[in-house]
Amino acid sequence: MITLHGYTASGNCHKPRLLLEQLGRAYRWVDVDSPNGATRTPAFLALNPNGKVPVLVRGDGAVLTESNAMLVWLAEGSPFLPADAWQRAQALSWLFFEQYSHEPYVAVARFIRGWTPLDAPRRAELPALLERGHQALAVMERHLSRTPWFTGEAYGIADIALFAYTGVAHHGGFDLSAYPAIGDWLARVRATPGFRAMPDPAPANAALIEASP
Ligand SMILES: N[C@@H](CCC(=O)N[C@@H](CS)C(=O)NCC(=O)O)C(=O)O
Repeated sequence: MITLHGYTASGNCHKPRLLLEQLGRAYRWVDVDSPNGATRTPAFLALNPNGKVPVLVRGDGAVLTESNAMLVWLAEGSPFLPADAWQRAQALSWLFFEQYSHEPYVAVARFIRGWTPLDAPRRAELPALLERGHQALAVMERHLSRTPWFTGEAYGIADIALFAYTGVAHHGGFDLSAYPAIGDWLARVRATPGFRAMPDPAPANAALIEASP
């Protein structure tokens, strides 16, 4: 049995959870209140010295960190990971894009708006994060205007990785109305078998998002 340690409203944590749901695999979920320091305790740091969720623990106790590495491992041998070496590399290319060119802007803007006070100095970062996030969204829009899924004809782990924070990009202040291909793709992802939506942020975080300029 796999155990997933995660924060429910985190896109990174929802990625492996969504794939486990869609694979129909049993797993145990352990809630970790990462915004309130639960990833920095000695017990948690013994699990992941990098102090971040998600953390996947295999039945034999072996530990895997990094959400996109979990997607690759969990999807092995399933239709969610292309069998062809070139197509697999394309999937990895989108996973690296997500972590380097998308998540640091789209997810971090969401975090700042929903998880920091309205007068937090970090809010000064938002204009630059929005600019860089829109650059990533434009790359996705261009790709999705030519192909239904990130790795071609089939839904897979690249779609799951990029869906996680694009699906809640409005929390970060991103208006997706200028990206019709992304809008259609988000609807296709939500209609895939076994899809499970990420839980909403807690009321206090939702209120901060709502109140953010
Ligand atoms: N690259 C990592 C990022 C993980 C990450 O940023 N986790 C955040 C929650 S979304 C976290 O645990 N933050 C708490 C902390 O840094 O103390 C992944 O994809 O798994």
